[in-house]
Amino acid sequence: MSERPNNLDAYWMPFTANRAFKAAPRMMVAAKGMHYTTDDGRNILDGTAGLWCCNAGHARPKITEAISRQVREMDYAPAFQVGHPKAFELAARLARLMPGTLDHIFFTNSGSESVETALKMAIAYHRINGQAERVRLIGRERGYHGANFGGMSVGGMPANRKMFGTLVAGVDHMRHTHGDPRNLFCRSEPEHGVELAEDLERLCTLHDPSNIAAVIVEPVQGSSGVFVPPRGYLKRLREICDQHGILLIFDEVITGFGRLGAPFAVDYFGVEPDLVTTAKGLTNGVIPMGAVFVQKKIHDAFMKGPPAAIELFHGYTNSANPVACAAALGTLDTYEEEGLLTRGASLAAYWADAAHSLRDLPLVADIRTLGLIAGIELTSLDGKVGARAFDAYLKCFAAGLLVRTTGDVIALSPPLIIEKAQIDIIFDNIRTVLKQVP
Ligand code: PXG
Repeated sequence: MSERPNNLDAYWMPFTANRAFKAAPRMMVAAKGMHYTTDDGRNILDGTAGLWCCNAGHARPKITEAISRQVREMDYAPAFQVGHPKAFELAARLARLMPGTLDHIFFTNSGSESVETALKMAIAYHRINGQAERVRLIGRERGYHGANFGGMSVGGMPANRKMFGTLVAGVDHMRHTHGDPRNLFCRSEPEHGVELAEDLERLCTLHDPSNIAAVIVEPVQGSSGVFVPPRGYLKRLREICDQHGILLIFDEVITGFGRLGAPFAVDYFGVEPDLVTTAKGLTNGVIPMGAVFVQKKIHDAFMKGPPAAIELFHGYTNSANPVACAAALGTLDTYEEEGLLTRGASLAAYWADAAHSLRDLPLVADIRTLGLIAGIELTSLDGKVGARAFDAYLKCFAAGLLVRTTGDVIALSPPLIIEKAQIDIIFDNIRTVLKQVP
């Protein structure tokens, strides 16, 4: 087992209270199946699939073998003006996996880059279609679309935005869909709130639809606290976008690859957007990689100029990196062989029962579930939003369970290989902890 390094200073950790962490570090040194091992030799049950990404669990042989084979065979190939077979194979497989005609794939290295790519494609698409004035982008309050400037701008989490100036110009936000007390303790889609989709009409009236390029939403909002869309909401957004010639982007960085019990939210909700952004579960989190799924009509619109011309001036040194492609192919093999992309559907009722069994606890203000996601919202301590949930996080970790918190919401998203007995362990642990936090 590796030693804890003596000096923790140099590494500036992302989205972390660095000084608090370094005063009392939590170090993972190994992972297998549903568990991590810490440097003091404890087993930690993974209640979050890493960061919503290790959907097949840890140290899966098909993935590790595919990666090591590929590193030996060819470690890197230039991404521009040169190809390699696995990039084409992976794109074709992903296109088959996604329903409808979202059948062209652009590779990136993260969810944030997938979002930037989709936003750029949307604006460029309208321009080549003779509608260069369509440049405005619409996001949603409480949305999370990554940490780069485009994604941060269409995102709607105040803490992620407030330190970074004026952000990208020309962005506006729809209202979020959370807060109707009739929707509390909802299993699957809330019954109330479909009319909130009409907020897009308000923005169309304000800006005029002829100026709007795209609307981006997470089908289920993850990072900001697990908010499931009201029944019919996404379908209505699609209708409004169609009516006004606006592109609809689903950010499936969290919902993609089986999280909802269907391969994608596109399948689950039966709504087909124009672009879909993914990352995380694409490679089981093992190697950084993202993918943007593009409707055929959008792709084809770019292919009309002279054949020798570069159609889209966009891409990354590691777009379709061969090792990442191998990891993704090994991941898709694992998902397919074990039926993981739909396994969540058979566990969703058990999962929801277990989560909602915490409802009687006095600190629990709301519980929201869908597929293999749960958000357990706690009442906040006076003037200290987030403190109670983080205390629960630390106590869970000490008790051998990894959870995530955002504000005072405990968010759960286990690997899709989870067994019922492990679901019981997760919620038994949380019950015990929630009786201990002040
Ligand atoms: N879009 C969505 C919907 C996401 O959830 C990103 C884009 C950005 O992906 P990258 O790969 O650039 O991080 C995300 C990322 C959490 C948590 O605990 C969620 C994310 C990342 C880290 C933590 O909720 N989502």
